[in-house]
Amino acid sequence: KPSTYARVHGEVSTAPVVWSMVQLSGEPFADIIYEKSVGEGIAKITINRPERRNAFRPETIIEMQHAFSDARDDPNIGVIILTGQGTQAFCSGGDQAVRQIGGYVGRDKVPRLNVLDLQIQIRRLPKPVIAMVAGYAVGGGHILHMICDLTIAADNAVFGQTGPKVGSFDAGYGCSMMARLVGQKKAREMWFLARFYSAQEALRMNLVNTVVPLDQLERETVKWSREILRNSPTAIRLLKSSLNAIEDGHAGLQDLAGHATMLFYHNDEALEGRNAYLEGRAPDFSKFKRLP
Ligand code: S0N
Repeated sequence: KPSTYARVHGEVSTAPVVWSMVQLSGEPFADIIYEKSVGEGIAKITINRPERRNAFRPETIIEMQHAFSDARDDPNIGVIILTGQGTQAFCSGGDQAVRQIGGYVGRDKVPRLNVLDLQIQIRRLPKPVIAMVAGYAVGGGHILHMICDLTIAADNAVFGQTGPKVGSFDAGYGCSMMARLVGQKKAREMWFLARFYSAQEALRMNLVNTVVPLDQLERETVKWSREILRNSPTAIRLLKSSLNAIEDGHAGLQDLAGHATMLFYHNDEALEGRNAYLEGRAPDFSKFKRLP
């Protein structure tokens, strides 16, 4: 007889997802593919520049910001997968062909480092973001996977920083996040030597959550997504924010506090204050218990 736990929670489905392409208002996406699963709460954002090993240019980042913003606002979406097109690269970082004095230059000729804004957007997004990594996750692409909440790596994945080889560095999350994940000595090794590491090495270094055969990558990532989707979205929202708050100082507390306010706004005590104001009377908070 199956245990009660097994009966209640059962196996997570590994059936393939049916993806539906999403197009938002404005120009069609050129550098990414944005999809949502049919009948499930998974969104997938794919950097679609395989001929450049999925390097990002300013326009790529702007498109990713639109897609992440849509996934954040969509109440049916509970997990977002970030990946790269093809099997050769998750992302090879900033497109060095458009890097000029002052940053990466897009069609508007303005130099930008807008990947930094995207990093913060992923960090603060109140839903888990999973990096699904096949091939190279290097340079700014390595930092993007580190920012994600979880990383599922294919056995052909390769991780590393290249900045000191190409005259760049990310001294923000690129350093602080890495030191938290792999420790100070290893982080210094990764940055100073700019070596590449295999998926298995990355697993041993706590850089990724699991390594699977390349042909199982999406299946496993979807399985993890479905497992998350069975759990309480509010618990997960608060947990992500709280795990961030440990490290994010005022910004982390502000985010966590925002979730507390959101929860309070579901409460009769909060409504009593609003109702009293609108009815022109003194609020009566006496019925609300002062719990220990
Ligand atoms: C990924 C690598 C190791 C793959 O090697 P492989 O498989 O031998 O392929 P290649 O033949 O080298 O590449 C295939 C084609 O793709 C182009 N390409 C690859 N990566 C890039 C890239 N990043 N930019 C532009 N083009 C790229 C190749 O040129 C080739 O094209 P064709 O076929 O036309 O010859 C290997 O490709 C590699 O090492 N790539 C470069 C990795 C790299 O150095 N990335 C940049 C690192 N820096 C950042 O990402 C900075 C991030 C950032 O924005 C930032 C953030 C905070 C603060 C500062 C910065 C900052 O930029 O300064």
